[in-house]
Order: sequence, then structure tokens, then C-alpha cells
Amino acid sequence: MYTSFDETALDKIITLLKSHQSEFLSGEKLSKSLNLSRAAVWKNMKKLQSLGYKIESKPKTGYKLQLGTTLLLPWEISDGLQTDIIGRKIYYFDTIDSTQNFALKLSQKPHENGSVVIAERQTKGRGRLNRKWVSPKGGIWLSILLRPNFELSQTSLFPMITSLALAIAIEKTLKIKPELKWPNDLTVKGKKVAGILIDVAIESNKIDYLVIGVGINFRINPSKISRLAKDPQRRYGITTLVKENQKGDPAELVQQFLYELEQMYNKVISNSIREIRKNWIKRSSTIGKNVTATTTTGLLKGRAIGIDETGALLLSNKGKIQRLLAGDITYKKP
Ligand code: BT5
Repeated sequence: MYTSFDETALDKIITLLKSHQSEFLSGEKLSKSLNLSRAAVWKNMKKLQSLGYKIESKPKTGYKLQLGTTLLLPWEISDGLQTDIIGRKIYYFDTIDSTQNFALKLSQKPHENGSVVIAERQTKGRGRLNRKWVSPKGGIWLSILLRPNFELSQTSLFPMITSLALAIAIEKTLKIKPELKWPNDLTVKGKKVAGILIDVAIESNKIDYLVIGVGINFRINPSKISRLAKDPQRRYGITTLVKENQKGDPAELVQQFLYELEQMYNKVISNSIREIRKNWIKRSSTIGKNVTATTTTGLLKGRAIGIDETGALLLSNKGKIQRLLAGDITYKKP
């Protein structure tokens, strides 16, 4: 595990190399400014290379960074992150069972409001209702721990603000405009590209803490995921933001997403959700469609006519309007 707050030699070396990208930095200079032996500098360079950084080393000259990594190392996200709360502490894993489980454990420690847990790969990634979430290398799998001073009824706002923040971040960094499928999916051309899971702990009818889990198919092979997902009931296609041979910086997307999410979180705190709701509806593929909703209490059919101020879907059927707080929906084919 690496974190953004235990200042490691790796973090310091990469910062130095980045600020001298057009020249070689001598081993001697590096060892002096970092207070490390030359051997330790060399060892750390090897480690950085194994983390995907392309570093040229020339005998008697020194080291030069040629290319950054595509791994979501914590310092790659925290460097330049423009948030006050979300992502101030980042925990990074190459492989973990589920970032969601780790974040839930973190909730027992003090000073973890806004902490982010991120992994390259999950072995037991989960979706809603304990469904399997396939999480191979190349995706962005992260969880955010928050302690909002909110009423329990405000929980349903979180899929809405998270999906909208992610859609905006994707649009800004990758110039792709995803659709929002109620309640928690982002799709591109109708196929699922990201999903959101909210775990909430309650105390005296208030939210004690909440973990937002976000799975983004950043650079994955969709047919491989479809094969592994094995969920014929809900399968409406899986896609990826970036193809395997295409360029794209996942750290930039994560930074932008954490920033957009914090903006919206602050708006919820100050009770200004009108604009969020309007923007969500604008990007939604659900509103206006005839849908079938599968809920824990059965099937509901109707026309999706909007979402209310709590994020609930409004379904109209034969003049009757029903409010839906959770469930899975399918669209009726036109
Ligand atoms: C979700 O559930 O969409 C929520 C996914 C949240 C995953 C994140 S990753 C970081 C954090 N740590 C975790 O352990 N989880 C969170 P749901 O709407 O229930 O969708 C689950 C269904 O999507 C599965 O039953 C499959 O059909 C399908 N699926 C599985 N893996 C997928 C993938 N990578 N991309 C698209 N669809 C997938």
C-alpha cells in the first residue's frame, strides 16, 4: 500500500524528476537533496521504473524522466488536486479485495472524512445487492468515505451527485459525453461504463458515515468483462472509456472527478440542489422513457417523468405518480 500522506522517497524523487524534465539530475544532487545514500537513490529509481515510470539513467550523468506512469499512484492524484476535503488522504493498493471494504474499516478511525481508497485491481469488487463487480487492471476502482451531517433521507442524493460529477469530469477530461441511467449507471451509447454503490451507516436516523464506491471502465476489454460478469438478467452491454491501445490519463480523470464531487457535495450542504437536479435531468437517458423497474417489492411500469429533490425517480402510470427510491430499470424498446 502507498498513501498520499506518508512522504516516501519515491514521492520526493518523482517530484524532483518532474521539475527537471529537460535535464539529467545527477545521483549526487538527488542524494544530497533527499538525504539518501547513492545506493538508496538507485534502489528507488528501480522501484519507480517497476511502477511504470520510464526513467533514463546515464552513467556519470544521472537520471531523467522520459514518461510518467499510468498507475493511479496516490501522489499522481494528490499533486495538483483542487479539493479541501475529498482526497486529502489517499490510500492506494495494487490489489485489494474491495476498496469499499477498506473504506468501511477506515470509518472506525478518526480524521478520515474525505479519505479515498483506490486500487488497480479488485478480487472481490461488489455492486449493489452484493452483485459481482468485475475489476481487472485498467479500470478505476475507488471508494470515498464521508461523514456528512445529513438526514437519512438524503442518502438517495448521493447516486445523483456522484453520477453527475463523474459525467462532467469525463466530459471535461476525455471529451466523451456519458448518459446517466437512473439510479447509478453511466453509459456511453447505451452501454454501461461506470457504476456507483453507496454503503451507509445510520445512527439515530441520521447518516453516521457513508462510503461512495465508484467503478469506472477506464481502459478495459469490454467483452472480457461481459464474459466474467455473468449476469444475463441485467446485461445491456458494457463499454470502456479508452480502448486498450489508446492514450488517456486516468489520474487526471480522478482529480477532476474528486473536484466536481466536492463542488456538488458543498451544494448539497448549502441546500442548493435545484441546479444539480436540472443538470442531472439534462444528461439523463431515463427521463421521458417508458421503463420497467425491478424493486425489492416487485415490478413497476411507467413513464419516467422526472426525479424529485431527493433523487427519487418519478414514474407515471395511468395518471398515478409513483416515487422510486431504489431499483433497476430497463427501457422499453421503441
Ligand atoms: C454497480 O452495481 O454498478 C456498482 C458498482 C460499484 C463498483 C465499485 S468499484 C470500487 C468500489 N469497491 C467495490 O467493491 N465496489 C465499488 P450494480 O448496478 O448492481 O451493477 C452490477 C452489475 O453490473 C453486475 O451484476 C454485472 O452485470 C455488471 N458488471 C459487473 N462488472 C462490471 C463492469 N466492470 N462494468 C460494467 N458492468 C459490470
